[in-house]
Amino acid sequence: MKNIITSSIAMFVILFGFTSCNNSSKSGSKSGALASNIAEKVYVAPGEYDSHYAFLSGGYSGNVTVYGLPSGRMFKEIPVFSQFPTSGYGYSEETKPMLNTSHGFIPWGDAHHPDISQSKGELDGRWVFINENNTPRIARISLTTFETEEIIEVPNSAGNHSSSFVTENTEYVVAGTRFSVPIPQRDMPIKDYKGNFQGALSFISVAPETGNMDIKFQVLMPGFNYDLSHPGRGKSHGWFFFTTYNTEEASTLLEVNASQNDKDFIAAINWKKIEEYVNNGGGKMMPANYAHNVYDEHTHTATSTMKKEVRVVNPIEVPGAVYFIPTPKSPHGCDVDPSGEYIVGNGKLSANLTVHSFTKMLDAIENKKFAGEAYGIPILNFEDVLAGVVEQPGLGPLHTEFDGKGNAYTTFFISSEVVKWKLGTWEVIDRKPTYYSVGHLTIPGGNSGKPQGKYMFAMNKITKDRYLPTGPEMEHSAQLYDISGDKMELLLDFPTHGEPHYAAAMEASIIKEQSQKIYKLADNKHPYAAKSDADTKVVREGKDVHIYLTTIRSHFSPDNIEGVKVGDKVFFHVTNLEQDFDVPHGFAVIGQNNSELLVMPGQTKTSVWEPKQVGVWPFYCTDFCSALHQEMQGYIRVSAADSDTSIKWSLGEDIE
Ligand code: RUQ
Ligand code: CUA
Repeated sequence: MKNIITSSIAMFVILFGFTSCNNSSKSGSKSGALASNIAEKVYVAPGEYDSHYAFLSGGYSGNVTVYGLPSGRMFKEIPVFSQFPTSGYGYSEETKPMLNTSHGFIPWGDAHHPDISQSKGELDGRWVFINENNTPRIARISLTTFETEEIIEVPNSAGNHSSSFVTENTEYVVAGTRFSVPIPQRDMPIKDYKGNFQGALSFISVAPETGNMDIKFQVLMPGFNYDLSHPGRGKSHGWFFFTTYNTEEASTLLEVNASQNDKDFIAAINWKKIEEYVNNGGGKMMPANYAHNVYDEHTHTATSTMKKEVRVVNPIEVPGAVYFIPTPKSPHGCDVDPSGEYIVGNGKLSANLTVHSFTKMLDAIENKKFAGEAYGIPILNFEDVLAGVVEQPGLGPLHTEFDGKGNAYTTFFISSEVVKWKLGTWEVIDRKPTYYSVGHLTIPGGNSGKPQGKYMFAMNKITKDRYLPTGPEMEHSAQLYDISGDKMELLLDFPTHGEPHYAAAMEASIIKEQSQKIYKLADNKHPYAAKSDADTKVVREGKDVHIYLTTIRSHFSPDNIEGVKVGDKVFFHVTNLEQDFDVPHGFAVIGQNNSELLVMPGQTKTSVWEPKQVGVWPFYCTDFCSALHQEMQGYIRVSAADSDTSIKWSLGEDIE
């Protein structure tokens, strides 16, 4: 046993230990990249627009960043799972409920795989979904406001990694657990993992008009690790595919113990069949506790509701719904080509890349050609389902995308390259180095039936010497390639933020046209909104003081406030009266221990301030909004707790 462990560790050192020095020479990396015809391909002249949007996950930043292609310019960071003082997200009273969970308020997240909503297998540009890996959640971001509108926690899940991918009409956004756990959670010895832990695969329905999410059912699978997933499409619409690893069901030293089996599985789930079963009353409701947080664009306020049960399905009670396809070896990415025929298992530890055939899978199922079963779930024969093998394409395959022209592009972490190969003939057509240690890659529309295959960008895990050094920590680097020709052409390096795990990208037109410019003040239903200067006031309710404050270039109303006392809780409800595009005002007050607010035109946001010291304290606008921005300030007088200063406020005159 000792020997197996030692030799396995040695193998890992060989496979993974060299990654950081691989390709670390820059020689050749710039050859061609500086040619002027290449520069023109990424040059977006001042005042012109990029042709594509890209939404990159931020990994441990918890957020999503928006980039333009081909320029690689970052346009916005959208706060999702992490507090964001730049806008006040997660700090303002209105947005704090977005970060509520069954574990309480969680100020951060690990955001992995964004996916754009689809209609009939094409990107429709309505929403981006993204998973939170650590405290399992799925978020929905509106692509009209570019704001997070909804977050649903996923119970029974742990390490929500094989997520969040949508079916071809956005019927479901799907979330699979990476770690198997006791379901329901309970106190038990870790060594009893095998046979007792389970993995929940969650199918979250998406309401067609509003996008609202609801967990329709969870399939409780054997206790493997479910790493990544993708929907079937076209002919395989109605199925979902998940890679598994640790089919050994080890609970310790997984780098060795979860690498014993020559093949793990891709789990093929016929969700249409399970949906039908559930619609006929199948499955059972199980007690649960999970947060559902929804932001209302009219009240500008989020609410958090705790949900108390979830429907779970035992897969062996739905015959014909779940199968295992043997796949070498500890596969990571699970990618389905635009036709829906080919399912690529990116076996991290395999010398070859395995591609399964959906048609052959159905055939094997129909003829009941099974190699055995695992926990009652039929295992198909590897050979029966095999479409083809890309022989020795590189080392450490992670993810594959498609260009819609019959080609696939796979990232190889260890050999630091993207390899282009042909579906059907399995021949390698081209390979290009990446700098360095590539994880994910994205082709706009690459996870849909209609890829928009002009660009591909690789997201690299290691940056090293690609940019001017910034101390020990460097931002990760992405690389943009032109894939319109036979050979990939490296166009551009650009830095990213956090650790991008996957990105969703699409042509700009739909999103650009629908992008919202302001919030209509007339539609503002915030209970503490002041929609004109006449509505402004200061109201004391016991120790709570509510200040109905407005902003317009270039003053606050009111700007002199008295009667607040030490020990009060002061609610600054700030309404921005502006109705012009891109005229936010900010709000900051001394000693504010949450964050400033950035309030968009027509919006109301609230910051709570608990003054600790007697004095006359200034507040001001944080966003340079006009030539008189520096004049946009006010004073709030804080009296002793036992004083009898009464509440008064004014603008443009002295408080008497
Ligand atoms: S996954 S490197 Cu990053 Cu979430 Cu494949
Ligand atoms: Cu308002 Cu600066």
